[in-house]
Amino acid sequence: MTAKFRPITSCRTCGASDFEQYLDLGDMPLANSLRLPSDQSPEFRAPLAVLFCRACALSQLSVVVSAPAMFSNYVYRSGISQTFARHCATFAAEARERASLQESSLVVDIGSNDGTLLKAYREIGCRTLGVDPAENISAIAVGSGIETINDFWNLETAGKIAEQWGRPSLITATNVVAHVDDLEAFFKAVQVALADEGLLAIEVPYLADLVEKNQFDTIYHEHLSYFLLRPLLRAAETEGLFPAYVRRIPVHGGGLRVYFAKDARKSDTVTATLAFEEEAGLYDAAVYHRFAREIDSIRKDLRATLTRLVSEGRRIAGYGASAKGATLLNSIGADARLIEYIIDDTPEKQGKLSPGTGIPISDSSRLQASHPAYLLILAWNFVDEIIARTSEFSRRGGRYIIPVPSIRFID
Ligand code: DWN
Repeated sequence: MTAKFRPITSCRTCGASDFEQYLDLGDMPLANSLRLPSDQSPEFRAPLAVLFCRACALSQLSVVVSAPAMFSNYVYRSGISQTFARHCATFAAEARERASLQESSLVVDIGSNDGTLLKAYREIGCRTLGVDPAENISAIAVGSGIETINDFWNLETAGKIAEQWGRPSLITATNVVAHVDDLEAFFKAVQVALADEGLLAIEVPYLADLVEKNQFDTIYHEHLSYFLLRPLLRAAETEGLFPAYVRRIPVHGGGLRVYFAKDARKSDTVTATLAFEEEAGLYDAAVYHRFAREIDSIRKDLRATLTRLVSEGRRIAGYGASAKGATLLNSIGADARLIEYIIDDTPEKQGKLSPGTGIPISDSSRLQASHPAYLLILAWNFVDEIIARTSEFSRRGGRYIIPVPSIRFID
């Protein structure tokens, strides 16, 4: 599927054309477009720059890459991480109460990936249905008994569900809404499918965490929007979906979980979060320009440190061929001379090359055979899980490098 991109001309949530660019990472490859070593075709790149909408404070990429090119054949599997699977279980337990789910309640997950989240809802006795455009990953979900519609979320899919499965009591969308270009169509389709008393529960990366913890590597073409609660509510309320409850969540570096209902409700958690955003200056561009300056020095420090270690004869490998890892490595101009290889436990990623850097991705057996001095943790959001998996490396004296919020070492 050949990728294309188009520049945005108006804000995704308010329609204004009053942007201020605050971060430009240059032309970047697609973070999950892993290629085989034999693929000699030119690698697609597109500008990776972030704009601040002066009218509503939504941060968003300056270009939109065609969704089918990024999501129709996907290499990311939610279920690789036990940490994420545990997160899904706590989410399901909370949502069961909030949405008053019963044994027969239908839960639909948009962007259901390999079914990891829906398995948590099946565990608590709900009927489940996934919707995901990635044919290869949907097949994994279906193989584990999670019925999945292999398509994008749209009005047609929503209508089909309402007609053939009934209207769900809960619709979930974790790490999906930030990937959606047409938010109006997304929320309109939720309106069509969701039962009148039902809830939509979404999880999105939170821009407050991204800025506070220098998580610039979570900026890549799949993530079109970088949400604060205020612009997110603006998009949903326009389509008649109103916030019922919001909380911050720790997963993936920090995010927001927001429940929406079809009727307007007062919520102290919403009021408090909006007040926090105002007080933190998150509706002013200045905080993002400061963030961008901080990122420049982090990139320089990281490249200088890794280059020095290699010049001293120390070998460095990576762990977690993550999308964020692709942004990080490309933003410091890394290649296999700096990072020899990257370990990843995802079968679909092994034997391929990290986008833009050409660094080979291998299974964990290579780590046991090659004994690098350092492991750069590219999936720092799972650092505890990765350290637990690589205890032999650590026992042999290997050291870990964690790149953000600033470079640090763990023995
Ligand atoms: O929004 C998105 C997030 C949720 O997931 C997607 N657009 C893309 C993806 O981003 P990511 O690739 O940066 O996510 P992760 O979950 O931080 O990636 C972790 C990587 O590390 C995966 O490739 C799996 C790998 N891993 C591993 O090999 N062994 C992870 C763990 C915990 C492990 O034990």
